[in-house]
Amino acid sequence: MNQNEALSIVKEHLTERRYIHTVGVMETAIELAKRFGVDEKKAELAAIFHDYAKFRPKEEMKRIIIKEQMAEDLLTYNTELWHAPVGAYLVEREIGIKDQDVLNAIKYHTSGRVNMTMLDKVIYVADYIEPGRKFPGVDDVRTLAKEDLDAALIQALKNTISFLMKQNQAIYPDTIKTYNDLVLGGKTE
Ligand code: DGI
Ligand code: FE
Ligand code: FE
Repeated sequence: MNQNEALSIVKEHLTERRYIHTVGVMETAIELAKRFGVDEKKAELAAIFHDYAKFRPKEEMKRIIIKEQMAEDLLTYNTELWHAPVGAYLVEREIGIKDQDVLNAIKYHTSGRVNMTMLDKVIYVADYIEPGRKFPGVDDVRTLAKEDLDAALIQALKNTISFLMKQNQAIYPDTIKTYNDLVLGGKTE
């Protein structure tokens, strides 16, 4: 599957706005992959499909999480978390992507995970800093991403955690674990 084929598949599943975001994530992920020595093709593929399940009905996502025995605590926390693991599951089944590295980068692109791979980090950061993003503090993360992928990732996680806390929202435990793991230099498990 080449880039255009992949993009035309994913376009059918997204709104125009989300498709533009996806192209931004793809371009940013390729750039980060080059900069940090990550497989560019894997970064491209994971980026193109990272939000594949974003617009699936919540009930369908919930059903898949239960049936496939995905992390149970997902259902307790923000429904925004669901499209990442469900997306990984669906792109394997519906698109036939088998590459576990790519599937994991999709699966963990919202929550993060302990021991993130370089590919996971590239996708997480690209999703956060793509040119269409306007979060407060995004420019700091863009600057950090020019030199230090971990520093960019930590800053993106901090911003997301603070944002959720300001809104009195719960924080998914894996997001906190990811943050701790990075701050402690991978010594949490
Ligand atoms: O799908 P996108 O909008 O491109 O971005 P995303 O997959 O990073 O996730 C969407 C949102 O999910 C993110 O901006 C904040 C929200 N969210 C809700 N609860 C949590 C959470 N994000 C993390 N990392 N952890 C949470 O507990
Ligand atoms: Fe997403
Ligand atoms: Fe996204």
